[in-house]
Amino acid sequence: MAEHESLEFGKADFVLLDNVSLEEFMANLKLRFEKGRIYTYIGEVVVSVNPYRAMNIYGRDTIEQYKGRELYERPPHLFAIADAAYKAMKRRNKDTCIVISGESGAGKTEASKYIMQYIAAITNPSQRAEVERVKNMLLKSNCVLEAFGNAKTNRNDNSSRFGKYMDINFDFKGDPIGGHINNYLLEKSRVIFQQEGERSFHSFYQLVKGAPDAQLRSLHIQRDPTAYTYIKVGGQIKVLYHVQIKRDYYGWQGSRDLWCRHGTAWFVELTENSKLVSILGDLLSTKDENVEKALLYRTVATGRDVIDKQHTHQEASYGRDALAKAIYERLFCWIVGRINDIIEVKNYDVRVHGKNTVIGVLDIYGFEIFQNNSFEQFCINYCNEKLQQLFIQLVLKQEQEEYQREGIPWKHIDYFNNQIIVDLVEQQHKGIFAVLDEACMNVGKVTDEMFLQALNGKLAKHAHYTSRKLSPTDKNLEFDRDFRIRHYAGDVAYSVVGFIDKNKDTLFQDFKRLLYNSSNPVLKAMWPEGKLSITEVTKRPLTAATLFKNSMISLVENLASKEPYYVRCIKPNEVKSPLLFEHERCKHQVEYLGLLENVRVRRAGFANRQIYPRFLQRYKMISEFTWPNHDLPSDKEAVKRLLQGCGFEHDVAYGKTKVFIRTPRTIFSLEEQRAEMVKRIVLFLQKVWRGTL
Ligand code: AD9
Ligand code: MG
Repeated sequence: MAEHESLEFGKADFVLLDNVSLEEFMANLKLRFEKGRIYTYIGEVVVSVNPYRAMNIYGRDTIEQYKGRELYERPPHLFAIADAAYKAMKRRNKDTCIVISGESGAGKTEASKYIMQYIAAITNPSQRAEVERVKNMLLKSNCVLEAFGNAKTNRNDNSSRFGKYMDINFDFKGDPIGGHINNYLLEKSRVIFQQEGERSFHSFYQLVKGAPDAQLRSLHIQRDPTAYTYIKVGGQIKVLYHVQIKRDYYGWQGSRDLWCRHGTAWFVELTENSKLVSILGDLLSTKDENVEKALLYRTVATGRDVIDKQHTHQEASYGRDALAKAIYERLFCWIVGRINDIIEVKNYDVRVHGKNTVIGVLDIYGFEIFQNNSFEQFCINYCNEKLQQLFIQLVLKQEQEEYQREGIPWKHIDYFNNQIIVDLVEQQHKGIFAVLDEACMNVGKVTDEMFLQALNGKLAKHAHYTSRKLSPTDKNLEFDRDFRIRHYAGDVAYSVVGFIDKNKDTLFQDFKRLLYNSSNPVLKAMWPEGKLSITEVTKRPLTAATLFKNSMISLVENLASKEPYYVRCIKPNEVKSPLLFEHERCKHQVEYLGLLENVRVRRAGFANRQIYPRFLQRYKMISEFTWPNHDLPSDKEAVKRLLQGCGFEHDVAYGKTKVFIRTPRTIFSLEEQRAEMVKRIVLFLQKVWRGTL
């Protein structure tokens, strides 16, 4: 395994540690980080430590070194895992996925981009124009999505505020022919509010700083971002990437200036000020008086009558903010939809071209803890629990269960199973989402405090839940406001303030109607529900929590149906330093990611397994006992005979239905022998055909 790498850089695979202990693991991780080796394997899992500096390891020459190679032939790298996923897809016609996890700022988004770049670089050797177009779009879509979906937080200057799962479709030649992006819950509350030290989405600053004068004028926007409360609450309007901003702006503006229109409607802070109302009317392509009416009144049905009820000041502010958030969210989904229209697979005929296979790349918001954690952090952290659960299921649990099932001698390796926390959040009737939904269903005024009380009532005994009420001496929690979850990655105190509103996610029907009646066809199309009149609106929409939960469940199902490859990202320090390896922080991550358990399972386990008939089908030509057919009593016996003949007896175990191979090197060697034999067989057959034999 990567023996060519000198030991001066530590062990390239944690499986090779002399002793599998946390101390040795950490020592190896640190040594490698300090030597600039940011990637290390655990078998086929890549552990990555954020270098916080530009590394010269992603260029064309490096790509060439990894192309088509086996994992252990080269030093650990993302490219190797991308190549492995690609090869598995191509060789075995299997859908694969690459799941990138780790906390906020650990390097997931950067990793996903390098993986995409690698895949783009190694495909389409014949330079087909259509494939080039698709690749180009796939890569470019990143820039747009980051502009609209990423923001500076106190954890990460370029933090993903949405989850992203991208499928890349390949044709039978292994070239990308299209793709599809699924986006998950954008943190839209950021549009109207940011914690101190944070910013709104990049797109705002890119627009005010990067757009030409004429465009800003047409959008009625001032060059000075401090003029807008919405984007300066976090106090961080100073643009960090000043140089980059113009370029970034040009990255997305070309697509259509319409985007800016929508994206910026809410630059205008709505007040009763008639000038601002008319600007808004212009940007939304609606009549001024309709804008004003939607902002100040609400149409309600009382019995058979429909009346206009004037908003209180508070209701009007609430409505304005909800409108701003909703416009941005729909804009974001619309952008994703547009990208999908462009990249979706077209004109592919399965009958002609065979099955098209997929590599999925998942880059989602990482686990995060802020000073103040709200509904959004709750959803984000729940999402990370789900991914950790998937990892446990696929890497730690199923693996061990399979050894047992197959009758392979096996000493169980213990690990913390976070299913209990997943249940705490998502369980029907009892979970936190269910309690929240129930609170939101109640007619009459339900407050966040009442929701907290309901939680305390239902979850008092849960080992991972606590509140000040249940633990009165805990001064870190506010009495009538906070609950705490003991997550797999650490304790987080959530403030319930805003949970009910954010979950209900109400946008007055008046706004939907307003936008549906816009003369701008794109805006209109974004608001189909606006078609309904007030008396027709009866169905309560699903809550934000339920929608998110459902989307997470189907995401996990989708990932589980593919062959997964993992990148586990570690954040070395809190200060974005390229030099600092904060021991405790890193240790904590290694522990909660379950990396040590991963090494143990892997080390005691087997890198590869195949059912006997499939194994024979692939390798039977390398043994005289099995080629072209065997006469042994079973395929299992035949495989035994074959492996004995090759001298691999010591490296394998025979299960009930599968053969298990301990080290990848054995598979590698079998592959080499197979390739050699196939070549010889082909030559032989050619001679037979030519009659020269
Ligand atoms: V979050 O959950 O979206 O908040 P990520 O995505 O895990 O988070 P990201 O990839 O955005 O983190 O990385 C954070 C920053 O670390 C980047 O903006 C880079 O400045 C830095 N980084 C991460 N990976 C690399 C790398 N391979 N090389 C150089 C890196 N810098
Ligand atoms: Mg990210």
